[in-house]
Amino acid sequence: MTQPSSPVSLTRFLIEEERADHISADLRLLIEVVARACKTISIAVGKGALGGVLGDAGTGNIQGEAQKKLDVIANDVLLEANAWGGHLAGLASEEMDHSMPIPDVYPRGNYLLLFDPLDGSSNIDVNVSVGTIFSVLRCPEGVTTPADEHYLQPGTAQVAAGYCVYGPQTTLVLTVGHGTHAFTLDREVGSFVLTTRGIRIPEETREFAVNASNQRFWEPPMQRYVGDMLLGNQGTRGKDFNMRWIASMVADVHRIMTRGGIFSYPLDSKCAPKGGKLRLMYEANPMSFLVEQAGGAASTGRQRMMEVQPSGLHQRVPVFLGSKAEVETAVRYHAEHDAAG
Ligand code: AHM
Ligand code: MG
Repeated sequence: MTQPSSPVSLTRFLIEEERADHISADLRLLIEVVARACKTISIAVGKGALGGVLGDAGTGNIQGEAQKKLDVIANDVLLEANAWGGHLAGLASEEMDHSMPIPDVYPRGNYLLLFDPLDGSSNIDVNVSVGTIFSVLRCPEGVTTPADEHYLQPGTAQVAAGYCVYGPQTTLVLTVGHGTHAFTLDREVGSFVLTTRGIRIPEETREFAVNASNQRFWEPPMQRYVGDMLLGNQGTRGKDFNMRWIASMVADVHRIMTRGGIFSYPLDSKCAPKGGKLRLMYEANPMSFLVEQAGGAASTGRQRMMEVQPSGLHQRVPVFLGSKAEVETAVRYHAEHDAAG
């Protein structure tokens, strides 16, 4: 008798990944805990003004950015959820100056968790999609109290990465190195349900995402690259392009996961002294892992993102990611410019 096909919950999916030897029991617990925290954040985001969660917190973070109330709430939710389970050695967040070892009162595990608790903060108060991004690394052998330096591992060392987008639907997108999969929150049941197994990003695209107001500050190869896209079928690209910019990386990347495209936050003369706008460890690297596992590509414009050797917890980098052939084209523009001297 054929069994009726039933929805696959995140819990079941993770148990099956563990049985397939793709993840350890501790990593399964870690992902479950992060997913539970994302549900709590999703509820807070959804309440908006009714929950008194909109507006500024009146504080700033290490990046010199004003924190929103929801930045602080989401950070606290993730810290509290992950402190006591015994699966982590330490955590690091966009909202905290330094990493934090798990307090001595709890057992310490073998993993390090990095996150941007609420990405796209400028969109919170205007009711546009925001998200959470996370990356999981192994704690180096023999380290019991991890410090910032122990997190400085390239993206290729990640054992899991994901994001949760809080939009019309709440969707968790996850990789443990065996494809990229999407889970939609069933709000009535309160659990994430597998809705796309094995996301594939189309190789080619006609859609790009960039904050075009920075155009005059861009480097020459970026000026040329976007200039050629804007010329459309009258220029060397030979096809017309469309543009989208949500200003929430999570939402822009989720669109690319769904229908392809290229997302770019390039180097510009305003952010050049800092190395870029977006952060390597908890924005660019986890997104790059997810995108590569979905058949896409991710680069700084000059180097594969996941091969960048990090030098700081809050290090910033230029970002190009999405449809493989289009990212390769952007990289080619940079290579041609650099080769010409
Ligand atoms: P945040 O983590 O402080 O929210 O900043 C990151 C965000 C990304 O989500 C988004 O792609 C970018 O900053 C938008 O920047 P801009 O406002 O310059 O367009
Ligand atoms: Mg962010």
